[in-house]
Amino acid sequence: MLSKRILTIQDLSCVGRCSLIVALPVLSAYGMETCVLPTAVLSNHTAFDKWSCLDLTYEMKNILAAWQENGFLFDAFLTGYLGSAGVVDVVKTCFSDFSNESAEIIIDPAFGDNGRLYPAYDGEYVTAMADLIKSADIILPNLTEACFLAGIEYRSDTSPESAKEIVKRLAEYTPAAIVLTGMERAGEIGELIYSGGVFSEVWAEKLPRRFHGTGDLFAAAFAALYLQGSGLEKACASAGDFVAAGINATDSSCIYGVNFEYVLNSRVNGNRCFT
Ligand code: PXL
Repeated sequence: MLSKRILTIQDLSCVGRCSLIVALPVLSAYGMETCVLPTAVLSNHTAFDKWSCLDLTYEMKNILAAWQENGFLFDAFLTGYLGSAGVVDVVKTCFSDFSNESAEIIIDPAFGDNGRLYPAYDGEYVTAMADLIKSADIILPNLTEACFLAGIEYRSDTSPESAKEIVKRLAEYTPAAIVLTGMERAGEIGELIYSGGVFSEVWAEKLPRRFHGTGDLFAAAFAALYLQGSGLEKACASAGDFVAAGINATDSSCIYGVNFEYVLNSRVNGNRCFT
């Protein structure tokens, strides 16, 4: 059976479930041939007090040169935390040189939350990302990222209705379908989807606990589901359900991320793999 070959481009944070630690197993478990292009190696993600970071921009270029000689092409791309504006430029080249005909590009801007940029980022990174999303088919910003990309001031009390104005403004900068993630309304969490000039919404019960890395988990499950034929709404609903199942299975503190391994073993693989 032919499976789609996806390249996911994000950092490898060695502790704390996020980025490649999450994307690789989730995409694989959903049946995708998953290739990785690590953008940086971190001791752990940057919500912990201390971290080390090795930027891989230089090695990424070597990897792409070898891939070019081997003639590799990809059916889809999923990008997440990239680490620096320099990496964003390399990713842009990667899209143009390694896309199969009709390759789908899914970009999670992954540079901030709660109105603030992650510690490694500044305005230069946002500008580079604003340029990168012009190449995307689908982008998955949260409200913080949408505001930064559209040049609008972030307000934590933005309602889904007023978020539509932000999304429309963002759509002036990219032809991509926009999936605004992590929106909230009374007791619910969901996505606001803008595609072909039309809005739709997906809502589910909001769980009381918040965890690090849920955006990355959502993006990986969403990408797999969408690329395998679910529409935007169905892919959002199933990916949200996947994240919620992980949260419900998690005992450890929020900074270590969601117990998605439980969900992979019990649901995606139907618990058949080790029996
Ligand atoms: O989950 C996003 C993410 C990915 N990678 C690193 C991060 C973060 C968010 O803080 O620090 C290194």
